[in-house]
Amino acid sequence: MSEKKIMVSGIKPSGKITLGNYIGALKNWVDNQDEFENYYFIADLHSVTVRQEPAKLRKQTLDSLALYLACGLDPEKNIIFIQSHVTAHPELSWVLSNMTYMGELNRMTQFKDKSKKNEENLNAGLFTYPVLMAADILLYQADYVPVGEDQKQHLELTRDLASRFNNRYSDTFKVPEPYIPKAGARIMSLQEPTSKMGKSDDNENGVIYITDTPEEIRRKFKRAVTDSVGIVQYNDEQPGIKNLLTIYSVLTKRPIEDIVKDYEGKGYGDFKTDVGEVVIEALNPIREKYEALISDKKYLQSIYQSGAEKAEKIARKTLRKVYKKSGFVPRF
Ligand code: ATP
Ligand code: LTN
Repeated sequence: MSEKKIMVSGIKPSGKITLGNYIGALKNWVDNQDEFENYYFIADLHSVTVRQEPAKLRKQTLDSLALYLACGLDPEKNIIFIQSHVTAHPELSWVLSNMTYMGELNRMTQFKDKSKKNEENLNAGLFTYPVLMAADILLYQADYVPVGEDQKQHLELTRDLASRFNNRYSDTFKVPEPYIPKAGARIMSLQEPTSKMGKSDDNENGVIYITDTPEEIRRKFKRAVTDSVGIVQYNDEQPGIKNLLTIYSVLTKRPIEDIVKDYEGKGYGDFKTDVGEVVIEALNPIREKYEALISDKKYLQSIYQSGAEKAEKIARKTLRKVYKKSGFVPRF
């Protein structure tokens, strides 16, 4: 048995992967891949809470897989799979949904935000989404869940559900902890620096996608919304500049104070251009690897097939216990 602590996380293929996803989640998966036993999946079942075009969803799912690999996730060190290939996820979700209170789900800020944006499609999946997320995590007995700040509330629910099940029946699930980066846990839109950079945002100029070309990145940073203060400094009154400093610092591993010093007496123009260049330098090699990988469908298939096979074994083991404790008669 492996002594390593277990990490589990996923990203929805509901659009192209963003710089926010990279800094808040993916980069930390890659940075920690040697230290933990890792399960990383593409959360396609979560994507359909918002209406998707089937052909686009299929493409975005493979794109996400190629991007996981291009960012440096090593299939030898991580179990990488597509969520819908492991049917234990929705099965456990059903059991857990019978232990989740409507009030708990009603409090979820992501549900409140998303329902405002999807008034014409307020479906039950959008409401129960955090229960499926809990199942994703608990099936693998995760110790840590590397996510951005916006997922903290879902993690709290996951912990509550794990303890509730353990108390009602007997010890079954490990109670997981969020693993949220100290810096960059909430990258903001370049156009609206008071709201999160999200892959489903309407204003694409505020969102950097990992596959953006250098020209696109340059253009978006040039247009990034700042303020009228005119001094590069890190504070809440200047959310645009604060966000750019965070991006610069996380990608170069330089402390914010040092960067601020470099721009003393200089205007925003130079600073915005330089942040753009830092981002290009970080993302360019990833885009190049992605382009090579995405044309190799056979290779991608071999990764997700073997990933699903390995994930399934672990997930089934947990689900079997849950069904047994719930009182379902085992088939074998
Ligand atoms: P959508 O806009 O469709 O909701 P999203 O990009 O916000 O998409 P996910 O695919 O669910 O959401 O996010 C995957 C991971 O990326 C999660 O761990 C989430 O916390 C993290 N993440 C998403 N956006 C940001 C951001 N702006 N800053 C930091 N982390 C983020
Ligand atoms: N809910 C997450 C995506 C997600 C996830 C997970 C993250 C689905 N299942 C399990 C970590 C662990 C989101 O909206 N960002």
